[in-house]
Amino acid sequence: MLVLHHCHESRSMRSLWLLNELGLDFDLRIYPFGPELRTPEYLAKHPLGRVPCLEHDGRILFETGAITEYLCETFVQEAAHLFRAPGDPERAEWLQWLHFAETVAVHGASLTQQHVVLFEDSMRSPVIMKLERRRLEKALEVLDNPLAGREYLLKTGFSAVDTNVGYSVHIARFFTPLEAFPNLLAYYERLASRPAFLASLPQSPSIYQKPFYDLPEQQT
Ligand SMILES: N[C@@H](CCC(=O)N[C@@H](CS)C(=O)NCC(=O)O)C(=O)O
Repeated sequence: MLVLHHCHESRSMRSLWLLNELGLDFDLRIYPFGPELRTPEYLAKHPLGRVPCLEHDGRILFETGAITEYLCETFVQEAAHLFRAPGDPERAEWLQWLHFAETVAVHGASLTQQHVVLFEDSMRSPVIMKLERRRLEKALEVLDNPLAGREYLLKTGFSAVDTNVGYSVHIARFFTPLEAFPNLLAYYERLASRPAFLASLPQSPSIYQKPFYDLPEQQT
């Protein structure tokens, strides 16, 4: 039995998208951000009260990168096209992009905190907003280059790393226009048309209530 603990458009969207790509049966438990993630029952599953958290046959696992590897290694048949196992010529690249997804996501998370979670202007720091947007853009440049002439990050096609990186790009586009990165924009549009991606989007409004969060006026 598989159970995924999830908040809409959070990093657990990666695991949800991957489970949808795998075509597995699973139970989805959806939480709003807030106290429901801090109950003793949930903290016993994830010690920081964060998502994602995956339960499988009595085992509890957190961290999206680990969940991605675990699902690919456990559901070998379903993941045949999504995994690059040790020994595969694309193994090193697969691992690199899987974990680079977090390098991108930390800037998206920081910008989410500044623009969305800290709702009073007095709580926000224009300096951090500007710095984090620049750092996000530098990380997106790193993705744009290898995507020239490629549909997905790996030459042989779509893999589980695209669900991890794709989520980070999905969040990045709330804070920087992807038009500056033409290969990345085409990649995101390709990913966003996949049925498994669409099935991992919220049915109800998420924490992102605007399509774009620009820098405060005086900082642009
Ligand atoms: N590196 C972790 C990050 C997990 C994480 O920080 N999740 C955030 C959502 S994106 C969360 O659960 N935040 C809720 C909270 O801190 O209350 C992963 O990739 O799984």
